[in-house]
Amino acid sequence: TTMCSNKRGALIVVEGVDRSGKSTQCKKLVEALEQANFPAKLMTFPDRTTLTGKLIDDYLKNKDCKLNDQAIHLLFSANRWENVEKMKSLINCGVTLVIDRYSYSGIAFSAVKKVMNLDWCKQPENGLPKPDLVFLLTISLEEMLTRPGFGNERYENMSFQNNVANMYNSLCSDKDNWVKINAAGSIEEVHKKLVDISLNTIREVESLPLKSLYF
Ligand code: Z5A
Ligand code: MG
Repeated sequence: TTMCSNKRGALIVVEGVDRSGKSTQCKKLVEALEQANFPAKLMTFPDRTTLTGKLIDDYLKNKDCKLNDQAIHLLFSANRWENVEKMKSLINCGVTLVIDRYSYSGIAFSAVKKVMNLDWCKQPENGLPKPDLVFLLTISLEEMLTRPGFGNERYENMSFQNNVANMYNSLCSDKDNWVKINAAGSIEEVHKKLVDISLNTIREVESLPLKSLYF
C-alpha cells in the first residue's frame, strides 16, 4: 500500500518558445523543491515514450510525415490525456508536478498555422487538470539566436517561433495564474524566481481541490 499525503501537490507548467530554457529550468526546479522537502516530479510534453508519443516524435523529426494539421493537433492532446490518471494520482498523493510544456503549447503551435481557428484548437484541452501556476519564459528572438540547440525539427524557424511568442502573449493576458519571467537573465537568476514563486503556490493550493482546465 502506498502512503498518501493529505496535502496535494501543485501543478506547475513551464511554457515558452524554443530555447527559452524550459527544460533547464524544469529540471532545476524539481531538484530545488525536493531539497526543500517538497516531493516533486518532472513531466514533459510531448511524452515521446508512449504510443501517441512515438507518432509525434516521428512527425517532429520527419518532415515528410503525412499527418495533417488536425490529426497532429489531436495527437498532441491525446498524449496529455493518456497521462491524466498518472498526473492526478501523483498530485493527490502530495507530489508537485513540474511540466515542461502543456496545453498552451498545443494551442499556440497549432493556432499559428491558421488552418484551424483558435477555438477549435482549445476544445480538446478542456477537462485536463488545470495548472495552478504557469510560467511563461520570455526571450527576444535575438537572445534566442545566441543559444545553442536550434535543431532540424519541424517548427524550428524564426518566423514560426515569433508567431508562437505572440500567441503565448495573447493566451497569457488576464490570466491570474500566469507569471511572465524574463528568461534572458542567467540560469541561476531565472531559477531563483521560479523557486520562490513555486513555493508560494505549493503552500497556497495544498488544501484546495485540483481544478479542470476550461477554455
Ligand atoms: N509542441 C506542439 O506543437 N504541440 C504540443 O502540444 C506540444 C509541443 C506539447 C517539441 O517540443 C515541439 O513540439 C516544439 C513544440 C511542439 N516545437 N518547437 N519549437 P520540445 O519541448 O521537445 O522542444 P523545444 O521547445 O524545441 O525545446 P528546447 O529546444 O528543448 O528548448 P528549452 O527546453 O526551452 O531550452 P533548454 O533546452 O533548457 O535550453 C536551450 C539552450 O540554452 C541550452 O544549451 C541551455 O544550456 C541554454 N540556456 C538555457 N537557459 C539559459 C540562460 N538563462 N542563459 C543562457 N543560456 C541558457
Ligand atoms: Mg526543452
